[in-house]
Amino acid sequence: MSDVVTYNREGSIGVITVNYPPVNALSHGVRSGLVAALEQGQKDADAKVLLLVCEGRTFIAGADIREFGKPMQEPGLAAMIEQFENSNKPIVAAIHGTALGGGLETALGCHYRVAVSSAKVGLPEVKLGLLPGAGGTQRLPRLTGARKALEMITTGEFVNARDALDLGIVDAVEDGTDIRGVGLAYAQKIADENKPVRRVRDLTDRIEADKGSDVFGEFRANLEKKARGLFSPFKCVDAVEAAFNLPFEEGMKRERELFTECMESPQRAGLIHAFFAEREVSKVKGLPKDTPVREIKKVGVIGAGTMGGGIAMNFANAGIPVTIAEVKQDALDKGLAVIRRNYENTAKKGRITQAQVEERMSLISGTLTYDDFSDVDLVIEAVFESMDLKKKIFGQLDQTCKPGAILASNTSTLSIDEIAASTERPQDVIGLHFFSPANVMKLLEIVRGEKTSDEVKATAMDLAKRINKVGVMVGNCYGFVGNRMLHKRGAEAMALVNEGASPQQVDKVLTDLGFPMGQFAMSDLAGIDIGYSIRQERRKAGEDVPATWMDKLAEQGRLGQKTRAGVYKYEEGNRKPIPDPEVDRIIAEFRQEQGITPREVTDQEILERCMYVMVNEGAKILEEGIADRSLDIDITWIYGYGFPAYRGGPMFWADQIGLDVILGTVEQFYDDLGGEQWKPAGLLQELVSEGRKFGDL
Ligand code: T1G
Repeated sequence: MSDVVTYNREGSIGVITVNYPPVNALSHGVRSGLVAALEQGQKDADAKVLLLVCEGRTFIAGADIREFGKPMQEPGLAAMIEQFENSNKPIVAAIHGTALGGGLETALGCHYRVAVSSAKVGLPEVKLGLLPGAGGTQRLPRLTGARKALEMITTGEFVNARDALDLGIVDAVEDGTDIRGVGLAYAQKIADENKPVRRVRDLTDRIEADKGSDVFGEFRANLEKKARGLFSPFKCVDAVEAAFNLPFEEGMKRERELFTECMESPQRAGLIHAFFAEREVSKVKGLPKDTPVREIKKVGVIGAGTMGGGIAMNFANAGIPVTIAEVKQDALDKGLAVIRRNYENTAKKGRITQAQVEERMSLISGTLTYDDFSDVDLVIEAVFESMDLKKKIFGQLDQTCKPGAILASNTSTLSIDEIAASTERPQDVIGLHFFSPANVMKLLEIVRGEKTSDEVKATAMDLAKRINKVGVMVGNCYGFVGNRMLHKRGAEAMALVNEGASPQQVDKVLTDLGFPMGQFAMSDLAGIDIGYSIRQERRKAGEDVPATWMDKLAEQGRLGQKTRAGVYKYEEGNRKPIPDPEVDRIIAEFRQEQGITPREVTDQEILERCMYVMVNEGAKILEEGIADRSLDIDITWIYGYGFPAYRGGPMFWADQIGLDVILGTVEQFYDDLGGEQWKPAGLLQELVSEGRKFGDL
């Protein structure tokens, strides 16, 4: 008997218990233990019915993802489940928490399933670049029919217990939290009623009903739009379709073939890297896990503009009262009206109820004075990027806010240390950099100052989770991690157009890589004036910032979507970017003024110049200690800028290309183009010389 799976009998029920924290994942030890416990239950003549139940927070949450990429050790999961299904006595699975992936597949290999009402079930393998590879694509449709099985398997979404009951995935739902008691009672019922062994694989009525249905073509067509560039969702459809075209055993074989294709895809590697990286980022180097966390019961936000309003919504959504301060009543009223409109729109889409709109609005109040911040636990400043103004505000907050209140800035580029120096409490000052739209984008860059205390850092990381953000701890420098790399990409993109590329050609290379938006479409969304004022500020500070055709757009009032003309033009009420011949003329005029003869620019050069400059900057960010690990940079880009998770993030993607290839190209660009941005990062050279990857750091 293994120490993670035990067998004992209670009356006429043979109980198989899994106890493998944190989520009872189906590691080799658990699989072997389950096979041994099943054998014991089969031999136990006094056990009429067997019960499979788990200790801890949840039923089995899936295969052990940490084993992926390593040689599979027997017993394989599908074979183990087949042994459960072939049992000569009924087996009941008792589900609590989340029965996911191989966990749900194991339950489907049992003969009856009972769940507590708080439980959820799902087959989220597609989110890892996979498909259910232990019979899920063959057994689930036998219970739910084609459409629901396709929906669950191609989205990976969880289904709550009541819906699972309606779909026939579970046979009973009980209130309460004592899953062992619920399981024993249900198993006893099966025993008392002499219920037979009921194998899901033998259920055929849902298969007959949907045979030949065109639902598969419908899902493939939808996925062409929704799952652009992804590999495994299409394989999910193929696998489920096999359940309707092939006998069970052959369907299982087909599923195995398709699963193997997904397992070998680079997208699986990227998505699993992203899965673990998202969890790793919350473990901050040098910050003890048990660092005390301050209670955040009331929050203040300064600025009711786009960012301030979006930031405030995050707290209202989490049930935390928030007060927004503005300087003028009309600005405050406008900001509050925008927030209400955002909630109303979400309610119109059915994502929240009207009652929730009112509940959240009741948590948001407005003020024209910082006096109302005297009892808040945290203030987030979200005014425009002027250091003088921020220093003035922080000086006032330092006077007004209670001792221990945390003072945060949403600045996207300015120095947290310089801001902190305008207060007597630098240990309580931190950067909380939200990404627009602040109530939607999941990334929260948490910028530690030199003097920020561990308690404030831990409180910020904890707060990120409470407001449903992915918090990444970063160091203090110009642009921190995300924008520092974005500015390098932006400068290369502009230069490529100066030299002969068109904006739409550059954008297409980036969207083909998997970004939701190209560089210039993003500039139009953010506002051309933002980049223009940053360039002008840096020129005023004496920096050598080359002239660019985008300056002309700003000077001619082409500011982007907000003026329905920027790099692209936009029709009324439509955000679709349309190439504009007027911009081609402006670019041609600029090239002439600069004496530039436009040249043919290849897509490959665009890809390398836009992306390798980011990787090189990321290496510099790592060697400067601005980011602790390459996975922090990967998560910043996946959740802050839509870098395709199936490529794992810029640093993981670079590792897969090969750092020697990256370095060789960076050195070539340094020779050809010069510029600090192409100076090869020392860390990149070091890793290549040692044959290591970013992921090894
Ligand atoms: N394997 C290994 N470790 C896992 C794991 C898994 N499947 N799921 C979670 N963990 C770890 C996680 O890394 C973290 O570790 C801790 O558990 C808590 O997780 C053949 C092939 C279950 C909803 O995709 O969705 O089955 O950081 O922080 O927010 O068809 O974890 O504490 O060291 O996320 O409460 C399919 C993935 C696998 C489920 C809990 N299953 N997990 O969320 O906690 S593929 C999944 C989740 C498969 C078969 C195929 C969530 C959760 P640490 P957490 P949480």
